[in-house]
Amino acid sequence: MKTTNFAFDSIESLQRHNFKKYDPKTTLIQVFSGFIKEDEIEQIKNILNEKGLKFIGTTTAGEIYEGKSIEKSIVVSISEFEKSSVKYVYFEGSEEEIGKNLSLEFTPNSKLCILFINGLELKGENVLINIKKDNVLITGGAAGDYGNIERTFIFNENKIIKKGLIAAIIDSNDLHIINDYELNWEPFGKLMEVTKAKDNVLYEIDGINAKEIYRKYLGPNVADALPYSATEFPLIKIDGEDYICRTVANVNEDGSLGLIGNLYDGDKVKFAVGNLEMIISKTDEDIKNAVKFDPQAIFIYSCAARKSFLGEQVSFELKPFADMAPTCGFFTYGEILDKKENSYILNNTLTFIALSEDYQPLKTKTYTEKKAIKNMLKDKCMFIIDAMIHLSNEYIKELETTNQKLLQAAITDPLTGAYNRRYFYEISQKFISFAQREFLDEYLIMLDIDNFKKINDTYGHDIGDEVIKHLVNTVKSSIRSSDVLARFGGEEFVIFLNNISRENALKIAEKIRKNIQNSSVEGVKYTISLGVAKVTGDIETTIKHADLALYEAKNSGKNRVVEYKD
Ligand code: GH3
Ligand code: MG
Ligand code: MG
Repeated sequence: MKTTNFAFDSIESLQRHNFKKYDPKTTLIQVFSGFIKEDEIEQIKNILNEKGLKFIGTTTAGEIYEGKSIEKSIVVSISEFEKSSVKYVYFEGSEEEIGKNLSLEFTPNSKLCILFINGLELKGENVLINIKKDNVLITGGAAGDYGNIERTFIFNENKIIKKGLIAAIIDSNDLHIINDYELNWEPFGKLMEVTKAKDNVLYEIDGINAKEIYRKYLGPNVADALPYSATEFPLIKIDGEDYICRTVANVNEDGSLGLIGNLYDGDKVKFAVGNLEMIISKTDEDIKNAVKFDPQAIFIYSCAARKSFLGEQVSFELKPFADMAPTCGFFTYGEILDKKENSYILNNTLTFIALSEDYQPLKTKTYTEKKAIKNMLKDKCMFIIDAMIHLSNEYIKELETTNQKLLQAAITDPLTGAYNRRYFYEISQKFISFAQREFLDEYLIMLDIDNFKKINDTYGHDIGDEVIKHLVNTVKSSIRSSDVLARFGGEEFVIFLNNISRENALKIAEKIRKNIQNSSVEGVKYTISLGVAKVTGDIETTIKHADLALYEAKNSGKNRVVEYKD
């Protein structure tokens, strides 16, 4: 494939340019327009139509041309394929309709779909959720209007679309694609949970009103400067390895926040902070690691908020791409992250695809001028911010470790490390409810060391303690990880056996008894007695049953397993 990019600084210069003839079936043409008024788009569309070009077009919040961020221009990117075919489509209507309609256009050979959308008129993520895509990689973004947030347009040679999507679908067996994204805003502070959200409106985090949670943790200056301050301090949804950034488009009267993209109840989020140093140097490094073959073209769909945050430095992160291949793209109002099942709308992120129809391992590793980046980093503010983030993250880490330890201490017995009685009651109630819903059988074993007073009297209390610890270790190695062992009293223990048959419960009890009988600790041999009872709906009754069985085991000679019978 061969990609040629053109940039025109006026509609007249576009008019004057003579394009050669292209076969629309094998040519991908993207038009990124910094002229955003409807009548300007009308002219551009007509000019390109007269010149015989078939394309997908979008208005922007800035254009990307050969690794530079440029403004108020028209970028025309033309990729001629040798081993791939191109289909152009557009749809208007509801999120669900247009998502489904696009899916119907994919063939088993479809590899790539570049998609532009009117994000101000449609909930972009709801469109993406309705796309069934199998093996098609979705990329692209939402049209922009230079930060006016009034009207965006997507268009082709025949039509301006005000509410819908436009796409180019590329079918191929030979197209190699790298798709990746760079965020590098840094999450900090504690992990929080979304407790109330509906589509792209965020109402509550950790049970606190969305605007108020900004006030609580980041202070009144940041909260009162929303939505603008969300560029510096967006929310990041932590989804496994993926960081999905959410910026704020508007603040509602009730303090809820309108987002670009969705959040859902239960999502885990952190505040993040933009740090120029991190963003630019990390992006630079990541790009070099991500691009594994010599690309023949690179398309970048980067965020308008990223551009406004990075300012002139935005070109630092675009240049490494242009060193590798013809590079163009635009600044969007939401860029697309492709995931296996669905795609999502990102914010603040740079997404890119690198394409080649002819796989060649990467030879040309080029390096941006690190020096220039370094100078920028001398900025005092950056220095301070970096330290503050570090401090806050370390502090949170320490708190989390302490909390974890406290929690552990609250539920375990210090001598043996087994769970304590309180935790046993808490967890068994949960197990019982679960088992009732799923119709599973559960059993309880209650066990007690035989003649333990004598062990204490003969060998001393310390050896007595060793025996108790030995008992716990032996039981632990005889039960499954889903079973719960708890110290009920002095040398009396309970074992809650989940999802188990009567036969297996009795087998486990007998196995524990034998294992104890056959071992010794510091030369001391001991035995245990066990009572086994089926778990009824209520834990107190079950304990009574197991205790009766244990009592019978003691009375009938000890060192044995007795099952409770009605
Ligand atoms: P039985 O076979 O009937 O159970 O007789 P036993 O001697 O084991 O009687 P019992 O269960 O009533 O004895 C419990 C003893 O366990 C009494 C108490 O001093 C001792 N004990 C309780 N907790 C600990 C502990 O943490 N360490 C030690 N070494 N002994 C403990
Ligand atoms: Mg005892
Ligand atoms: Mg006892």
